[in-house]
Order: sequence, then C-alpha cells, then structure tokens
Amino acid sequence: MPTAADYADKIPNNVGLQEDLRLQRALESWQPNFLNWWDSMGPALPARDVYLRTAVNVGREGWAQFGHVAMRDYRWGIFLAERDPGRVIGFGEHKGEPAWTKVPGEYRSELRRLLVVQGDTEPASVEQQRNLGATAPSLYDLRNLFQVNVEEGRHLWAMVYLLHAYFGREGREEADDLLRRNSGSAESPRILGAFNEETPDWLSFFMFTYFTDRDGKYQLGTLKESAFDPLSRTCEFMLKEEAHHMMVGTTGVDRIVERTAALMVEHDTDDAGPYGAIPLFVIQKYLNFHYSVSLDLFGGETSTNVANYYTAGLKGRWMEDRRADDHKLTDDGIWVDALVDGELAQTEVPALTGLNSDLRREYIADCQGGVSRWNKILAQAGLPQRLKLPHVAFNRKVGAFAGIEATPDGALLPAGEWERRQGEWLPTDVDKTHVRSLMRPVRERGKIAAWIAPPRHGINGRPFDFEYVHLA
Ligand code: BYC
Ligand code: FE
Ligand code: FE
Repeated sequence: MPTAADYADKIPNNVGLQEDLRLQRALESWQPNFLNWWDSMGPALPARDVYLRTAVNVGREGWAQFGHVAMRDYRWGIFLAERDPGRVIGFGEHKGEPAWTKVPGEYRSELRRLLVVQGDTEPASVEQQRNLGATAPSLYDLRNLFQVNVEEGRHLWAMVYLLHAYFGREGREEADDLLRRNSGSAESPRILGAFNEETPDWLSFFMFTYFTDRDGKYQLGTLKESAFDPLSRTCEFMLKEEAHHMMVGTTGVDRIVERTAALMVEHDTDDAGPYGAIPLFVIQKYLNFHYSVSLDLFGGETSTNVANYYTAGLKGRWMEDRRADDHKLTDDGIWVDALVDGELAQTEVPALTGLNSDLRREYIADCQGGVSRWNKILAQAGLPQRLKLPHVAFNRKVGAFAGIEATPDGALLPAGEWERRQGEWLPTDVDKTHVRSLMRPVRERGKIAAWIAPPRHGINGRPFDFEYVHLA
C-alpha cells in the first residue's frame, strides 16, 4: 500500500484507491456533489487564494504542505494513519482479539450510525461559518477560518470514504444525505443540536472552535480506540488537524479577553462596550451558551447506546490504554450527575451506561484549562473579574437536566423565572447586536480590528503581517 499521496490523482489518498476501481469511481461520482455543496454552502467570501496547510501524507514529519491555493482547488484527500498489523482490540467483549479490517455484520448498523453522526457535524460547521469571511478582523484570522473550513471538508471526506468503502449501497446513500441535510434547515436539519445553531460573529466562532471542536477532539479520541481499524486510523489522523482548530479557539478568546481587559483598565470601567470592545459580561454569556450546547453533544449522562458501543468495541474511552481497570467494566459503577428527588445531585450507575459522563468529565476538565488561561490574562491586567464555566445543569436540552432550568451557579429555577432572567446569562438580542456592530472587516496586511488583540505568532513561522489571503 502506498503511503505518500499521488497528487496526480483526482482524490489524493494513501488508501490504495487506484487499486479499487469500483470504489474510486463511486467516490469520483460523489466528488462533483461535494464541490457543488462547497460552492453553494461553503465560504461565501470570494478569495483568489489562501495560505493553507494541505495534508499530503501521514508521516510524523512533513505530513502537511503550506502554500497559497485557491480554496476550490484544495486537495481534499483521504488519509489514514499507518496500519499496525498487530493491533488488538483494547476493550469490550472482544478485548484481545485482532482489530477488524472489515465491518462485522452484527455491528453494521450501529457503526454506520456513528459514522453518519460524526460525518454530519463536519459539513454542518462549514455551513455555520459560511458568512464569517465577510467580517474577519484580520487576514490572519480569515486564513484560519478558511483553514478550519477546508479541514472540516476533509473530515467529511474521511467519513464518506468509510461509508463508501465498507457499507455498500446504504453507505453511498448516507454519503449523499450528508450533503442533503443542512445546518438550521427546517425540513432536513443537521443531526445534533449544536450544529443547527448560528455562528454569526467571530466571538461565536472562537467559542465554537474552543468548545464545540473540542467535543470533536474527545469524540474522535473515543473512535480512535475503535475495534474497526480503518475508523481508528482515520480518527488518529483527523486529530492532528483538530489541534489547529483548538488553537484557533483558545487563542481567539485569549486575544478578545486581552483587548477587553486592556480597555477596562485604560478607562477604569467594568463595561468596555462603549470603547469598541466586547464587554466581559458578554464574553461570559457567549461562553455559557457554547459550553452548554456542547455539553449536550455528549448525549445523556446515562445511555444504553454508549454501553452497547463500548461492549461491542465500536467506541472506547478517552485514553483507553491508560485506564487501570479490566477494560470491560461489566462489574463497575460510576457516579453521574442526576436529578434526585428534584434536586441536582449525583447517583451511582453501572459504569457502562455512564460512559457518556466519563467522557464529558474529561472534556470539562479540559475546558476548565481555557477558562484558567483567560483568567490569568485578566489577573495579569490587574483586574479582579473572572470568567467561569456554568453548572452542568445550566441551559441543557439533552440528558438529566433537559426538563429543568438552573442558573449558572446551579440553583434550580421555576420556569417563569427562567423566562424572565435568562438574558442575564445567555446572549440577548442587544448583546448580539452590539457584537455584530463591531464585526467590520479588516483586510489590510498587518492591520487588526479594534476589539481583538493581534496574535503572538503567525502561521508556519510567517509574521502577522504576511499576506495570508489574496482576495478576489
Ligand atoms: N442533539 O443515548 P443518548 C465534531 C440523540 S463534534 C440531538 O443519550 P448517545 C465537530 C442520540 O443520537 C463530534 N440529538 O446518546 C465539531 C440518540 O438518538 P437515537 C461529533 C442528540 O447515543 C466541530 C438519542 O438522542 N461526533 O466532530 O449515547 C466542528 C439518545 O441519546 C443529541 C460524535 O458525536 C444532541 N446533542 O450519544 C466540526 C460521535 N445527543 O440513536 C466537527 C458519534 C444525543 O435514539 N456520536 N442525541 O436516534 C455518538 O457517539 C453519539 O451518537 C452521541 C450521542 C455522543 C452524539
Ligand atoms: Fe472535524
Ligand atoms: Fe474541527
């Protein structure tokens, strides 16, 4: 099997596509549909070319190539991490057996479902971010937006490859449907809640890449453990790209907090809004929103789906091989968040049904890292204010707290009071209008909008004032 992509191919790949003509033809007939979708639902701002990283290989060094390319000519390739022929299944009832190179018939529909849910999020995020190019605060940020967009497009390709290669006609139909559903559509919305929300401004974009792409990191981490080896290898490679999406979110919020803090100090005020920044309390509300909808992406605190996925070997735990237990969990328990006698509390359940909570716990700890980092920026500016993650029961639509309302501090609220007070904690129309009023594009090299600080580093060793994008 060749490991380096052949760039003469229509579809760059390291999966030996040229040796499987049927599959190659199937994917080549999906490709124009993808490009139509990209033209109508992808980035709306015309750019001549963009300084992009393109995945060209899977090796430790030099897996990516940087250069100015027209986005439509981006080579969305299919790359799986190197195969380990000795790999064995690490958990569940098949633990210790050789990893699967094909899909066992008994798990076909569950595995297909997981691929479809994963695949659905990728183009959804591109759709959500479609109009952001029009208001980018700098060419550097514009480039990062487009980089994230093309890579989410590649992640769609990754799932479509698996659907085409391993799931026959049904897989091909699912691949078509991935382009048919659209974010926010009334008739055929995207599958998961967060992917039907709007991303209308750059604060939302950075919160999305911080909190929602981070769900992607954790979900991909569990699928990387999968007994289905092609899925495992795909996810391993996707995670490399995902690191950049995390960086965009983390440093994007850093830079907004930095700018807001500077203006708060300069004008000795709690509200930097009148001075052209995003007020800290608005940043907190956006954080509350994106964090709570991202918690919903973990499914219920208890779930028989996830127990079945684990037992079957389809979906493991975060860092499965670092867990010091039997990796079967049939006799174990776990404490999960729950509503007990109408109170926010915890309850013990079988470890297998609590696996969504296990993953969510890892995710929350990681999210806390960003908040600490942003608070350090506030502290360094000499400000007493702090950001914080809201309680897990706040603003939930999925799981144990879907039926109740709670404040960010975790106090239960009667429905009427929630209706009256939610604007204290979630972005109101006034907040959103203010944020949007700041979103005016800055397209001169080396210049940046007034509501955000410049980045500390450019991309691939280039300076901030590099010409990252040539507009059409
Ligand atoms: N919205 O048993 P339950 C990414 C459904 S992000 C709507 O509690 P389960 C990315 C659920 O499907 C990573 N529906 O949950 C980020 C189920 O429906 P069915 C995406 C929801 O199944 C940024 C029912 O409710 N990847 O890559 O244990 C940019 C009962 O659910 C929601 C994955 O998610 C929701 N929020 O867990 C680009 C990995 N939550 O089956 C990309 C694959 C639950 O009864 N997916 N439901 O019809 C999974 O592993 C699981 O499906 C879930 C749900 C974790 C999503
Ligand atoms: Fe992705
Ligand atoms: Fe991502």
